[in-house]
Amino acid sequence: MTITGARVIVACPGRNFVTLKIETDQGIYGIGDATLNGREKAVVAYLEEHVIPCLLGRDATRIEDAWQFLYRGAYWRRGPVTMAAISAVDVALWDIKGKAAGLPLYQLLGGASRSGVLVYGHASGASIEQAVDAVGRYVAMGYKAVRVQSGIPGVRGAYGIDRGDLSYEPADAALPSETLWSTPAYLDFAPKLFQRVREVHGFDIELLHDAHHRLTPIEAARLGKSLEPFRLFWLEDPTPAENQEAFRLIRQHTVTPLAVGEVFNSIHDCRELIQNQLIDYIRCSVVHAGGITQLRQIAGLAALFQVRMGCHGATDLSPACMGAALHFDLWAPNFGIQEYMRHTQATDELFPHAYVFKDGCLHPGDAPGIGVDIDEKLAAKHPYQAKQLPIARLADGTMWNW
Ligand code: CS2
Ligand code: MG
Repeated sequence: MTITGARVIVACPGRNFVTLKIETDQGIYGIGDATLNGREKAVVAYLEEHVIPCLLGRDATRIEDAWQFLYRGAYWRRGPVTMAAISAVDVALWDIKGKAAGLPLYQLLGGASRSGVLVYGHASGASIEQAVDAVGRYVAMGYKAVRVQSGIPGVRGAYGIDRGDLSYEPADAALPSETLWSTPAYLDFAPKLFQRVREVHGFDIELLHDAHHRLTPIEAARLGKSLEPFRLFWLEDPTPAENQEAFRLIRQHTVTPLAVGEVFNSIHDCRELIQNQLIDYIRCSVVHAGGITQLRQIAGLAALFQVRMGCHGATDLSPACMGAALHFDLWAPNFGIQEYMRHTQATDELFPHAYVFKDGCLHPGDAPGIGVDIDEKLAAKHPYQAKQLPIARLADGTMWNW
């Protein structure tokens, strides 16, 4: 089966998505997500200028060889742009292989290890009471796990607060909007939030929280310790993970489980944290960590050290990424949980998909391949719009981690 065509589709049904579509001489095509939030066009150029010319005429069945060709062959390894492009090719080829075999992707990986994929939703509010109410709405929808974020008094634009609907889209303007950050205010506030959520909703629901890379190691240690009575499923990105040694310090002080990895793009980014058992969940995504081909190696490494998978699943990852992730999750022996921020209706219409939500779990469905398509006619009606992620500053103007 030969690759006869490949093209990049950029569409903005409220937020930008980059999709690679690969076609073959047998009439079978596959798609893969290549979205890199706020830097979409860099991946488009990488694919169009450097990758697609190498794909034409290749054997579409040789997924591993294509991965190695694009990774080793570029000479310049790793990086979010390169790896998002490789992932898009990888997933599109897995999609094609599944369609050619008449099998859903999870069957190609080794079959289902469980009956459904446990997901967590995003509850947030401008205040503690609003966040508590939002958790109630997720419980009512059947969620068994919920991430909770709340506005913090005196902190303008605290991370992770939605705009009153189910979706949260931080990339909101052509130039980065400015938010404010105060670690002391946050550290005092976070335990109060979780105390209230547990008072109202009890301990039958799993709770998660994202610190979004904003703390120093000792601050993260204090946060983890202060949240212990509320038994979090995980505390995510407590400190930036370029400095992986930092997690040793956090670990020495708290038994709150730690999750890291949504910005990682290589197994090498994960290696130290996993081998030293400094984290409990690795959060790499299909799109940013080199597709199914590398993600399953990461899962294999993590399994050796009892680290479980908790794939990133924000709405800036397209339904094509979600579909692939769900097949992966259904198979992965060391699956933990999958993030599931709901896409808007406009996005769901653009990407018809087989996956469904039921009783707190997502199910990838049994359509061959990844079970997600793209409506190209609809895509043409949603042209690209420049949108970047916000930045964060401290009160005195110092740049901080958003
Ligand atoms: C977040 C993301 O889902 C998460 O855990 O950290 O929403 C993140 O802010 C975005 O993916 C950035 O593009
Ligand atoms: Mg996160």
